[in-house]
Amino acid sequence: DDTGDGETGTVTKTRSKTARPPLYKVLLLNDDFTPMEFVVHILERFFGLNHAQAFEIMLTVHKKGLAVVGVFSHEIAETKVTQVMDFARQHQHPLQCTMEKE
Ligand code: TYC
Repeated sequence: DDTGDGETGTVTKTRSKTARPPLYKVLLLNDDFTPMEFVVHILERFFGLNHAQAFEIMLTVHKKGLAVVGVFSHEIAETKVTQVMDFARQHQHPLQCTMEKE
């Protein structure tokens, strides 16, 4: 299944398996200053969680230091991180949000 283009000698390998795009975990980090209600609001607003789910994840971050709040394509994960960081900065909270390849 190696094909030449009959022109430039370029050889292209065809693949039988479909590659899935890599996924990225969006992580929320604990700090001592950001109010709990503000974190809950962020989780509801930007991650579509209901109040109970948002409160639960906020408490996990508070107790364990960090938690995965969602898994997304690179572009969507980057957008979420930017939205959270911008909103936290606007409200002068030191909340940190980051992403890592799954
Ligand atoms: N630790 C913060 C407090 O006690 C609450 C908090 C939770 C902050 C989650 C950040 O990502 C966070 N007010």
